[in-house]
Amino acid sequence: MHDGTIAAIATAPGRGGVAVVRISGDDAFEVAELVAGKLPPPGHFAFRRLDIDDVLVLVFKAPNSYTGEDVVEIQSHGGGVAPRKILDACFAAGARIARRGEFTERAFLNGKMDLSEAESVIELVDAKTDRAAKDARERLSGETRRTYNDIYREVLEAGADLEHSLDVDETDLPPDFLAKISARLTAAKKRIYTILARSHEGRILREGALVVLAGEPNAGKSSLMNALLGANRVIVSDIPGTTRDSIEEYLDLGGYPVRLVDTAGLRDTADAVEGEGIRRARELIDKADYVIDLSPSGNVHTKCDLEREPGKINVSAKTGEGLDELKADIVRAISPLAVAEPTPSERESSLLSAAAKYLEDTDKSDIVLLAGNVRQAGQALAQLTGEVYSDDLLSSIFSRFCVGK
Ligand SMILES: Nc1nc2c(ncn2[C@@H]2O[C@H](COP(=O)(O)OP(=O)(O)OP(=O)(O)O)[C@@H](O)[C@H]2O)c(=O)[nH]1
Ligand SMILES: [Mg+2]
Repeated sequence: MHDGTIAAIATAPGRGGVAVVRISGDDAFEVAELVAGKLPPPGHFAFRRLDIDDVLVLVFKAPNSYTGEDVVEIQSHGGGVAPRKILDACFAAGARIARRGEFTERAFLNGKMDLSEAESVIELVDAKTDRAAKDARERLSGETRRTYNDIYREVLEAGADLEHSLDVDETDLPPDFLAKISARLTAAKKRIYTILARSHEGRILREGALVVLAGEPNAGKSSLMNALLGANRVIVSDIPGTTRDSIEEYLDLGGYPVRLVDTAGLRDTADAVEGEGIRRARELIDKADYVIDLSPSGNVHTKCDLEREPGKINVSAKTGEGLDELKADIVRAISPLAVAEPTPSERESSLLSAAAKYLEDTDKSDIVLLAGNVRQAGQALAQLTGEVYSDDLLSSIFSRFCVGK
């Protein structure tokens, strides 16, 4: 099977109520028994009083475990010491340290999950807000896999029909043979484009919507940043040109992850450093999903405690007035970009794009050419479903995991 019995601390490092050491592999039971004494039967747990700590031991018999192998989890108190000592005991008993993502890799290799599910495990671990977690969870349920498999099968079957037609005399083919194949391929291509259209939404849930504060020096950008964060994060002063670097903070707005960025005030300047800050500010404004534009022609007017401006969202960093209205406006703008449906990961998007590209000219009347393209599309889709995978691909996916997952 896979090389050896592996162990790692599966919980986040640092202080915490509980820590879990996970052991997986052919010798998991032997290793765990050396560490924690007699094991409870599979599917059960037992308390054990060790020298190190009082622990809870959980036993999972292959294939009914996360990895599909024999697995034992030893729960101890959190913090650095107890789990570390238990892990050392596992090593002394013959286990080796797990590589990043190796538990999930084994789960994949043992058929417990497909690649897109494995990827969504990473996203679930990384998910910053409830919505992002929900998106990753839906993927984990296999909904996306079913869709990918459907499309893959459709293309594969059309490809098989085409290959077959190459072997028979053309006059023996039904007259509408190509038209029918072409219709099937077009349908598959449409489904791919529908999924691809969602990748933007996926980006927002994974990385956060980019919301940029922009305007002239002294407009009140940094003050508004602090007010929105409810924290004194960036320097504010009455000297124009205070902010030079762009400063990013994470914010949860109505369940949507938001990257809020304060920027240098826009003006002509001879100062090289300030100039670079302004160049970066412009770049961010171009990429933004929402710009809090405090310039005279902008959408938001701040310092409304001093003076109001009709027709704009009036806010004040000083009194807090209008902040809820501004937040609601941002959510209104980004929520249509981020509907909570399963969305393709970057790897999936690029494979889908490749497949769609090969299916571009499905109305070609040249069967040989068409068959070749469909074969290529099938290969891209096979990688998508995990039907075909390379070691490089596996290590690129699983190395993004933390050790212990
Ligand atoms: N009364 C009032 N004063 C404000 C408000 N927001 C900012 N100010 C003042 O306006 C001045 C500039 O504020 P900043 O937040 O530093 O402005 P900025 O747009 O970040 O400026 P640069 O970083 O130089 O581009 C400071 O003196 C703030 O105290 C507000 O809502 N009400
Ligand atoms: Mg500033």
